[in-house]
Amino acid sequence: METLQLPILDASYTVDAQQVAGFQKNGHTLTRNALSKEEVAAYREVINHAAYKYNTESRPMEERDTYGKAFLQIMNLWEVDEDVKRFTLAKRFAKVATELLGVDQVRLYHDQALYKEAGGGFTPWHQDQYYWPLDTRNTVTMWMPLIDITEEMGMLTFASGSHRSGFVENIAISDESEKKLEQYVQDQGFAISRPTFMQAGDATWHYGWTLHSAPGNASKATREVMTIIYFADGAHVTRPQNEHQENDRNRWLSGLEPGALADSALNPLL
Ligand SMILES: O=C(O)CCC(=O)C(=O)O
Repeated sequence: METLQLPILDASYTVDAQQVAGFQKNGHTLTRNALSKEEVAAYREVINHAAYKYNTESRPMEERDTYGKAFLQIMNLWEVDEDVKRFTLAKRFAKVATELLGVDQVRLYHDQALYKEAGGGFTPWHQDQYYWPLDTRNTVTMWMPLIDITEEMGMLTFASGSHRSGFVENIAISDESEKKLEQYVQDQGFAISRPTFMQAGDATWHYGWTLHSAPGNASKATREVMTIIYFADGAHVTRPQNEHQENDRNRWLSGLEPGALADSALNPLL
């Protein structure tokens, strides 16, 4: 790959006060054209290249469980690919994250490519922060399709206002989380919200505690999505509440002990 030809993603993207207020109230928002057509086309190429190079899932769909059917999940490509690193560490995205969260600085938690294959299954209701041993609610995921997508390709779907519930259930993404959290969403009467259409380079943003899910991919194309997770600088590592948080502490926080400032080499200030 020719690193020099990649666009540099430093220029600011403007989010106005209304959008910030909407994000903090609903727990999610949509930024149109966060990348231009040219920018997303260039990064689609490098992310696809890295995602398929490092993907380890090769089982046929029918042999996978619900989580395995939902998407190919290829994590922390920025660590192993210099071109993807330019995307994941981009100042433009980090600045939007700080503005939405209303904080001075954010750090990187990790990136992940989430490719829902043609015929891929639904993404069960879950909260991302179930996985994260961090002592802040100021966490946010940017979710960006690299191709134009419609609802039936697996559009991300949010329960508006659900971030204010905090930690709802100590359950990983699974049939059980789908059942219990779907019921919770209904009982609480949260409005369900998802874009009907996203162009490549648009992005949604959601808090770590926002309940979300996605339908299966009924199209013939893979839903190529790249995500980046940020947290507010100053957060500390917490005592893991489940085995996944313990794995995350070791993997994404370089094994920092509970109580330590979450500032490992894998969590650069952006
Ligand atoms: O891409 C999906 O279907 C789910 C994405 C998700 O859960 C996330 O980015 O937090």
